[in-house]
Amino acid sequence: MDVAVSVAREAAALALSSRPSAIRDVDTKTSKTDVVTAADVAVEQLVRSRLEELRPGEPVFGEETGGAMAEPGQVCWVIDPIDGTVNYLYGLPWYAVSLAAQIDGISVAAAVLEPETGREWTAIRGEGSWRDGVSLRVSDATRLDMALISTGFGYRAERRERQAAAVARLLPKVRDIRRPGSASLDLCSVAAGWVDGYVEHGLSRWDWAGGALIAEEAGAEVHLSTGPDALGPDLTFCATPGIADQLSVAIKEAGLTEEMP
Ligand code: LIP
Repeated sequence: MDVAVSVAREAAALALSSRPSAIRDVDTKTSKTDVVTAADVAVEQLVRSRLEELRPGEPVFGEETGGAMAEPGQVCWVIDPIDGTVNYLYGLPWYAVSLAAQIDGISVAAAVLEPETGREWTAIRGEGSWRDGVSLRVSDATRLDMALISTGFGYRAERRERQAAAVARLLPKVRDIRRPGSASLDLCSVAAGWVDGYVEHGLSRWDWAGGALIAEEAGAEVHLSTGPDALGPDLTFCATPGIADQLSVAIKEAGLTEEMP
């Protein structure tokens, strides 16, 4: 975790300082709204070079330049250089550098750092999770109809239409929905009790690798699309235990656990 924090701190500083120029150098990926700025690329390159110095030979898997996964039992670093890129592009301060160490696909240490606020979310498997060094605990919600749930959507219009229709069916069953725009911070928000649950269809490993561990170590029930207990293809599920069963039933009824194009 110490390596993750020190590298993520440098990355967060670069993301913040390079924003004025980076947002003038924007490309797109899977659709015209799936943007990648020069900062996304530069931050990932910085993380890769620092990890090569600090942890030579350990593979890095990143959003912008991919990479090989590790050998069995070997540490693999998973980086989302700027999670919440659209927020970053617009100047919305809800974005983060997410860096996690995984072994056999399971996160064992994590750092999710917010460049704009300086907030640092960290976790070590089996030891807990923290915001700026203070222990995190999920909310004590027990009723789904009084629960605040966050979610997100993909970048392709046909997939967004399906996702939005499913979320619209979920909305009457909960207190309210939030769509903040950064998966890693949405997962950290469950850990902090700022929301009671988070479900999103279509995330990548780098989106959840850090935040899922932080939430799990704060007492959340987490089901990942890569896990044996996945609730649906491509679905990331995270909730305080008091509403987890109710929410898992509701998202199935809403169609969020289905395969979507
Ligand atoms: C984003 C996620 C967010 C999701 C967006 C996007 P990015 O990651 O953090 O939860 O709804 O569609 O995938 O692209 O900013 O790294």
